[in-house]
Amino acid sequence: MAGKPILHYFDGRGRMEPVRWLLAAAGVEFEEKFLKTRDDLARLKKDGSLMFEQVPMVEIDGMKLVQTKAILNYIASKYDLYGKDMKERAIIDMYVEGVADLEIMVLYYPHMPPGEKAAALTTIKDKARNRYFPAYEKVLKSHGQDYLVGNRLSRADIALVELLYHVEEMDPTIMANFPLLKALRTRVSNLPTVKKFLQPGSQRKPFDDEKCVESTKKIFS
Ligand SMILES: N[C@@H](CCC(=O)N[C@@H](CS)C(=O)NCC(=O)O)C(=O)O
Repeated sequence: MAGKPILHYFDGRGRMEPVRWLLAAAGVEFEEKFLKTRDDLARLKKDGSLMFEQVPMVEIDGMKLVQTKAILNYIASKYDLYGKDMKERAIIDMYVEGVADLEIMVLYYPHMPPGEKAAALTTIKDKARNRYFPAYEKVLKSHGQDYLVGNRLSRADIALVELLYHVEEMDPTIMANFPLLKALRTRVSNLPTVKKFLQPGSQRKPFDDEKCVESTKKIFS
């Protein structure tokens, strides 16, 4: 039997957090090796583990996968969270990419220079409230089903619910006018695997705080 996937990244959300969410929702246990210093990153580069000299890197099924999207695509395919046919997969990709466009701004926000944060926060809230959340609310309203695609849990639901939690941390009122998104979040949060991941002490990472931001500087700059 293959061992647990091993995630190589720093001890914070960053680009790895969607991978943690997807594995956890799929009920897959994983290990993490946290980079702490530039030397840790240099070691991985030197031994050829990082194709583009970047993390996230995930050891899974005998591969050393880099590129976040490739990692997520593999996990979603393997654990049947990627639709039933090509058309569903295309729709899932479209929804996931929409989430990713906002999520990358959210995940990068704590790492921004202080002088740029206020404007970034305004943009994030505006895009959430007026572009992305209404789009997904409309999808759920259009078909009246429990999940975004095919009335079945997919990676799109998991990615969206992760985003909802993250944006709400930045603005607790942001979900006020999106009842169907709230219902989706409740439904997904109550799945036993996700419920477990949402408990304190899980491998879910908190908002990247000052300490985390400082530690990333020691690794990447
Ligand atoms: N397209 C890549 C980008 C990866 C990336 O930018 N990783 C950063 C850390 S979040 C990194 O390793 N930076 C070091 C470098 O580029 O030298 C992905 O999505 O995985």
